[in-house]
Amino acid sequence: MTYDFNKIIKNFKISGKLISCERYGEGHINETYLAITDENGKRVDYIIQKINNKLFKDVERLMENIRLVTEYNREKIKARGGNPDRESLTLVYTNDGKAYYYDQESDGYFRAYVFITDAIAYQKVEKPEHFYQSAVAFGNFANLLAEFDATKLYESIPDFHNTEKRMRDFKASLKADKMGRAKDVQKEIDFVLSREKYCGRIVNLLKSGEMPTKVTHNDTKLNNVMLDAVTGEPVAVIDLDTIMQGSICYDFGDSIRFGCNHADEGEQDLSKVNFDIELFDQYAKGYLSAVGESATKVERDNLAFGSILMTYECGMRFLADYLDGDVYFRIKRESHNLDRCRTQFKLVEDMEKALPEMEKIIAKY
Ligand code: ADP
Ligand code: GN1
Ligand code: MG
Repeated sequence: MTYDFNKIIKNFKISGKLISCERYGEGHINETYLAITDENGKRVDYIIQKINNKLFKDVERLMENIRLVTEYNREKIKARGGNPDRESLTLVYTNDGKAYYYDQESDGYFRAYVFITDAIAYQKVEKPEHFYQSAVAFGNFANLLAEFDATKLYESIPDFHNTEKRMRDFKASLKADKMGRAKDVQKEIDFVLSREKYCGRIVNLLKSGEMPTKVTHNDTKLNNVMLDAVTGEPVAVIDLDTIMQGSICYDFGDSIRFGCNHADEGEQDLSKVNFDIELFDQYAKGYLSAVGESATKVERDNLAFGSILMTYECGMRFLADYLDGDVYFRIKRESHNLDRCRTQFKLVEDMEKALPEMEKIIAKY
C-alpha cells in the first residue's frame, strides 16, 4: 500500500517540502519511513511511522504514553545540559497539537519523530564495544525514568512479558493449528512444553513484591538503541511502544537474547548461532555500571535467568505466530518465524549450559 505522504506530512509541524519518503529500518512491528524534506535549502529528515493499529488498538493512549515519557526525558536531558533532540526520541506534533494523525483515506494512524542524526541502530553486534555501549544506553534510560510515576502509563500490550500468559496463548495456537503446521514442528513444540517451569518464576516474584516493579522498556534489542556513528557512544533509546511496568530482568534479558550471538535472528544455519559469553560479560558490565545501586539483590540474582526466559519466550512467540499463519511479526519468507524460533531455542540450550558462568559474571560486577 502506498500513502499520500505529501498530505500526511502537511498535517504535522513540518515546514519543509517533501523530497522523498521511503521504507526504512528493520522493525518487525510498525511501518517505518524516512522522510527527507527541504527547508529553505537545508535537508531536514524525519521518521514517519504507520502505527500497527492491529496490535495497538488504542492509539490515543499508546501515544499518550510516548508523549509523557519523551517529554519527561527531554526535560531531564535539558537539565543536565544535553541535547534533547538527539538524546531522546522526540515527537513532532500535528498542527492541532496531537501526537498522531489519522489518515482517513488509508485508515492509517501516523506519527512523526525528529530523525536522530549521525547515529546508527545496529542490526547485530559488529564490535563488542557497541554492545557494551548499548548496555550503558539502556541502563541510563532506566535511571532517567527511575522516578517517573509508573502508574501514569497505560499497558499498551497487556501481559507483554507475562510468560505464563504467553504459554496459555501458545497452547491455544497449538490447539487451533490453523495452518496445519503443528505436525512438522513437533521438536520445537516439545522444546516449549518441556520448559514450562520457567514461565512463572519472574511473574511470581513481581506478584509477591519480592522483585520491584519498575518502568521498563520491554523491547531492548540492539536496533532499538542509537549509537553515535563516529564514537559508538550511546545517543538515544528508541521504539517506546512497549514502555510499561515490568522487571529489569526483562530488559536485560531481551538485550542478551538479541545481541549475544553473531548470527541474525532468522539465521537458517544453526551452526552459526552460538551464545557468546564474552558479549554477555560486556553487556553485564555496561548495564550494571549504569544502573548501579538501584538494582536489588533479587533483581541481580535473576538477570542471568531472565536472559534464558526472554529468549525462550521470544522463541515461543515466533513459534506461535508460525502456527497462527504469520499474523504478528513481519516476515520476509515463508519459514521466517520458524527459523527465528529455532535460533532462539539454540540460544536457550547454550545459555542453559552457560548459566553458572553467567551468574559468576553478574556477581563480579
Ligand atoms: P518497530 O516498532 O517496527 O521496531 P522502530 O521504532 O524500532 O519500529 O523503528 C524501526 C527502525 O527505524 C529503528 O530500528 C531505527 O533504525 C529507525 N528509527 C526509528 N526511529 C528513529 C529516529 N527517531 N531517528 C533515526 N532512526 C530511527
Ligand atoms: C518486535 O518492534 P521490534 O521489531 O523492535 C517485538 C519484540 C520482539 C522482537 C523480536 C511490540 O520488536 O517483542 O522481541 O520483535 N515487539 C513487539 O525481534 O511485539
Ligand atoms: Mg524496533
